[in-house]
Amino acid sequence: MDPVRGADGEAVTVAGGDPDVEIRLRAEPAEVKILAGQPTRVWSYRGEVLKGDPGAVQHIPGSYLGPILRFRTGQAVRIHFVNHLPEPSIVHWHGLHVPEAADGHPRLAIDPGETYVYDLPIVNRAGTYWYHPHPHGRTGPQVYNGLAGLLIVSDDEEQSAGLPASEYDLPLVLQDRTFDEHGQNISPAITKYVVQDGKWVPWQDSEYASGKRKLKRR
Ligand SMILES: [Cu+2]
Repeated sequence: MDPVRGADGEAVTVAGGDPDVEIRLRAEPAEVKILAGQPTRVWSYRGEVLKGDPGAVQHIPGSYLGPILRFRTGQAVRIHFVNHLPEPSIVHWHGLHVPEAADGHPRLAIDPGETYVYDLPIVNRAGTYWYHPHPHGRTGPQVYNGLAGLLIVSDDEEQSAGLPASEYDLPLVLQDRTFDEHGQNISPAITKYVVQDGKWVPWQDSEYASGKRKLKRR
């Protein structure tokens, strides 16, 4: 693989080499407590650091959102993505300049039970980026099911700027959600399908369209 060059022309290489940070990121079904009553069935990213800075994976207790991934410009990062979903998936690192093989193109989607290894040379400047699934035709439903997470890059320029840090630097993710009366996610606007009793049903065939069930807005 050709090294990816940062804005300053400095090469950051990882493929075949020794990464500074190594992470395992799983996508899997889970349940979270969002509303009173039944927990909501979601799909969620869960991560762990295999090598390097333990702060590279920051869990968000009680959330379905994936962990916040924290990297520094110039780091060589390797991520083992493991698909524990019941359908193909792949991860795209939104906003990062990466080699084509690490970009999460839909044609690279892996089947359930498979692992995709990303070599990410972090060449971006400091900023808030995010990661999300990117399989063909299923990106929207997978994101709506809960698969998304922040990816925050810091660098020397940011750290010398004297910005508020740690507990004064709070990343916020705003999402618009609709739930059925059992506290389950439904997404008519995005997918034209709804989850009814745990199954995807075309909106026009659903009991929501016929008025038998009511949508709750939160
Ligand atoms: Cu994107």
